[in-house]
Amino acid sequence: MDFVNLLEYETAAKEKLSASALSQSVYDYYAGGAADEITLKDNRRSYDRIQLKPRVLVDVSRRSLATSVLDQQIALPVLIAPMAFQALAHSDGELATARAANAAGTIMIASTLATTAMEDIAKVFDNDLAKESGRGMWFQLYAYKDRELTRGLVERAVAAGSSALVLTVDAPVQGKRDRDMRNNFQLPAHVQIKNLLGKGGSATFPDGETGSGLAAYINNEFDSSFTWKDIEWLCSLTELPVVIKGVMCAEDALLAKEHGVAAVVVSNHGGRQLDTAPATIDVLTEIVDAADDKMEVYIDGGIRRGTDVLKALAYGAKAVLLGRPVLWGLAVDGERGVKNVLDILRNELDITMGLCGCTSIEGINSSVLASRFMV
Ligand code: FNR
Ligand code: LAC
Repeated sequence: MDFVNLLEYETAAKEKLSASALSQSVYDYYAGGAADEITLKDNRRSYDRIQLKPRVLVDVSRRSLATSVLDQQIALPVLIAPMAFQALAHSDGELATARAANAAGTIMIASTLATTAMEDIAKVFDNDLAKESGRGMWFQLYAYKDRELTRGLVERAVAAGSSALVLTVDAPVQGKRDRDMRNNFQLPAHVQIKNLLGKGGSATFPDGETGSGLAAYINNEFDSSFTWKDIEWLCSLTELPVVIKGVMCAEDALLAKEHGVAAVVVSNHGGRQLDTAPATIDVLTEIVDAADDKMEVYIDGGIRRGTDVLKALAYGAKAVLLGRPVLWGLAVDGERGVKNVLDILRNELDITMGLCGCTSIEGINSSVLASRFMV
């Protein structure tokens, strides 16, 4: 029998990846967070603490999970978070994830650090249904020190048909990840950062480093001097809506709004950057208030159950991004595993809506929260 929840996928993936020291280091890279992993754990704990309010005798015989992000129709309010190096989980890598996202009627955010070129991922969404819905791949950008390289990535994303640009802003330096340091985390020779291959950038980690090869890569390549002023430059490069991923306070949400950003993702990078940063759900309200309906607000970090999705929407998120469970599905069973992960979450959200008296995503608000949690 297939797994019945997302936690079982993690257990199975962990078992599978424990087969060798090399794959164990992949598991640690995927599962781990920064330093003591306090934020990583808090992302989950905070959802567990919030209580929902069951409602009875409401006609919930017809429920719809469909919604939109940036005017793109999606079948459920769950997008796939950008995650690097998916070929480490399965030989089909990002293509399997993209196919599963497309089959589920949602969007995959493809990482700059993907092990498949963005053009190949985008092709998966080149079909009538996705086009009619206006949805496609979104490209996640890391700003490189080499400005022309960064510009080139944006231009390629536009040409490939990306339907939004997601700039990740919470990694000017790499968080301290003890597991990766201990494991000397490296990419095997056949796994490369395909978006960078032959484009003048570095498609592999630097040679001869001990500790985390990824930390060395990021610290060599990413532009830690990038500021709000450069957001104006970025917006001038493209008509695509720009989304900023990694906003964790009202002050930065207000700046994002001033700079014409279309949406923000409330994210602490899955607890992988600044340890002891708050859980994302605990700062969502202040950011939704700051956005003041001028920007869409999404959230990620610790979403593992349909109840988590409903809680995030109740606090004002337009949609959520799903991270690690996608990698667990991919590691266990490729495209089928990712599709099943999305189907499980969809089914759990559907049940939760029925039990909270909700029939549409747009109808979800803080009244579904037990009274002491209402905002
Ligand atoms: C990430 N994340 C990430 N974010 C990003 O903007 N670009 C990237 O390349 C990556 N790479 C990446 C790799 C791995 C292995 C993980 C686990 C995460 C962060 C990701 O988009 C998201 O913010 C978190 O994973 C969400 O938290 P959960 O759902 O994993 O708890
Ligand atoms: C990570 C980087 C690649 O979290 O975003 O591993």
